[in-house]
Amino acid sequence: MAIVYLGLGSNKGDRVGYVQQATCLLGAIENIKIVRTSSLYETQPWLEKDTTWYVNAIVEIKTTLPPQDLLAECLRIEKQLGRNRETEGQERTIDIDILFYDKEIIDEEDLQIPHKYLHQRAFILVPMLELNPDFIHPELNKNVSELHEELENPEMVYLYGTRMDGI
Ligand code: PH2
Ligand code: MG
Ligand code: MG
Repeated sequence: MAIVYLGLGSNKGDRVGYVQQATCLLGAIENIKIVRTSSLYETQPWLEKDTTWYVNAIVEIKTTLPPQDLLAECLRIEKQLGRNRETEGQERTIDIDILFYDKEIIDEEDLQIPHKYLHQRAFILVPMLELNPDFIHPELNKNVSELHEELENPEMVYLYGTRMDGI
């Protein structure tokens, strides 16, 4: 069984509800076992202007599905939760990204693992710190804590419910 970290994000509609529903739908798949989930975080959009803040979380799973089959399941759940890649622009009900798949390095047209930008994103590294700070990025050969310390100008990341500016 592979240990996999999935990044979940929503910035449209019932953001918390979509992250929770996606987690339930992932857990309902026969070949996927949810090991644990991070807290929910409310995060400033990274590299996007004038979009709604995201709710992000990471789910750690064990799975026998190979990476491409897991990707197909993630895309199926995105669709089931109303994601429409043609009309959405930067607003999405749910985005499910494969961040790490064991220590595998995959570079295919539709699938890059580890996720290409995760080492630049506080909205991924902060929940990863909670789940597994010692996990080593197989391409950069640094652990999650080190990558987090090296972030330059990180976007704002709050534990969900603690953001005080009223937006
Ligand atoms: N996803 C993106 C681009 N920017 N910013 C935050 N805070 N959270 C996300 O999930 C996110 C983003 C593309 O998938
Ligand atoms: Mg994404
Ligand atoms: Mg995605």
